[in-house]
Amino acid sequence: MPQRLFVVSNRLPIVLEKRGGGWTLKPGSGGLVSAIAPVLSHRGGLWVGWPGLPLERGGDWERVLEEGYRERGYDLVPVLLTEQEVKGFYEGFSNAILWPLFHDMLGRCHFEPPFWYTYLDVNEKFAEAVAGQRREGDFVWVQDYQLIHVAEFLRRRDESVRVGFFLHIPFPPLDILLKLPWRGQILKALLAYDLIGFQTPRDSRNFLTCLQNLVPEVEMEDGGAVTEVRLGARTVRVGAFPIGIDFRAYEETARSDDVNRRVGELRRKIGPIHLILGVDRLDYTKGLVERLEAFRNALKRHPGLRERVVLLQIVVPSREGVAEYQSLKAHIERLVGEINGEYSTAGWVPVQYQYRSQPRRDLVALYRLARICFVASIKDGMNLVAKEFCACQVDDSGILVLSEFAGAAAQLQRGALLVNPHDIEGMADALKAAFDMSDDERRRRMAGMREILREQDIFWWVDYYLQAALGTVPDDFRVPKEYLPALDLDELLDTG
Ligand code: ADQ
Repeated sequence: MPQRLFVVSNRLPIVLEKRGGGWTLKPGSGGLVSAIAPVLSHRGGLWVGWPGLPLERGGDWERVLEEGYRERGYDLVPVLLTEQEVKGFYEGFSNAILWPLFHDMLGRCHFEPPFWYTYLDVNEKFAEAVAGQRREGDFVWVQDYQLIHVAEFLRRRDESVRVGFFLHIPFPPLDILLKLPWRGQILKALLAYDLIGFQTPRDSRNFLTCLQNLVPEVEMEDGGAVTEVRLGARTVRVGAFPIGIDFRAYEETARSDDVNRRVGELRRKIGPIHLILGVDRLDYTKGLVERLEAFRNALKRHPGLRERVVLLQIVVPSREGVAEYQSLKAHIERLVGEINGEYSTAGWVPVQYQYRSQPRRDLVALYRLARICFVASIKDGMNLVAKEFCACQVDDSGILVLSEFAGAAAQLQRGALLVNPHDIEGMADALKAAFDMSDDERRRRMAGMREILREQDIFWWVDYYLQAALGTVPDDFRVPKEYLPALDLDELLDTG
């Protein structure tokens, strides 16, 4: 095991805010933070990242950061960025090129050359911050698409650095990657890592296929869970490690007196109505519009659902400065208004919409209360909401309606009702099927999913990743089978 673990991510796991004359610290939101914070608290180490706003060295914020986090068992190393760097690196190359491209949304990419140069400069800055603190034996674990080049810059300083990478978002297939003007540089930068972890076998296969086709000299040895890639003097290991959640913490909160009380109050309020829950960051990859359209279609084609279900869609503000996100918000709000205008009756409003972050306890109470959790991502690395919902279903009674294109579909394919987010009627029918599902079937499906998620939790994920990075993957590591829909052979062969 390493002496210390360095986690390097775009954002530090906190939000710093100026209030009155001083600073306040809050935990950050988003999947990456929810996933990794408990692990560093357990193991001890350093978290290197951007504090999220323009700051100067020597301010009071430094003391607040240091003191606020000391008791959590790990140190924070802030990387300061100028406004111009945030624009080019974060809003530009990361979120207007890599994010849409890796989610198969080529039309949303803005391939502006200056973004690329700022991306490189900022990646070098992160590498410098790591190099300034690193001691021999430390393991550096770089997170996600914003920081692909960190290992390359680290190796220029010290070839012997031990450094791994985990991609939280999907890796695109060859035909999509080819569109990227900097495809060669991105592949080369990835080859500077010792271990590259992906969320699913499909992402890992996409990466290996890109390499095989674009770099024919590469040699590959399939070692089961991890494939060894050799190119010249470098050996890189590649594998799929589906990220988990802190299952027990969610389960415990879901059973707490506080949450029980809250669930009781909410149940009395909604009476016999079944709650369909959506919880997402505001993002075009999450299928928010498609989900609302599917719900509208379900009310239209299955009138039995009217006055029996309510869709509660909670949206967490995200990337608020970006025009595309503002117009997505307006689109969602218009759709909510239309559906409610069309179907509301005295005493029943079909869609409830909240645009804000929720305290953990309230979110857990809603996960527990919901009869159906509806995840309709167009494409999603994993989707932690689906897993959190299952962890909070301590009575085994809820149903997960899950997009085939969320990474979570690989692990949860036997328990969830899988849907294609482009198929509005198919999703509407899945909501109806979920509504009609027998108690026995609901319990059986949920119990199966909970068993998998309890075992393959966040600590399992980190353990396997680090074991793979520093030695070999244990024999009992099982990569989930990729999800592919089974098409009906009779229908395919039917010529009539
Ligand atoms: P995200 O795109 O942020 O993560 P997701 O995995 O769904 O997506 O995580 C969202 C997180 O935000 C969850 O932990 C959820 O509890 C929290 N959250 C959502 N709505 C909230 C609200 N209203 N209030 C408070 N918290 C809220 C990226 C990738 C994913 C991948 C994760 C982890 O895009 O595909 O699963 O990283 O690898």
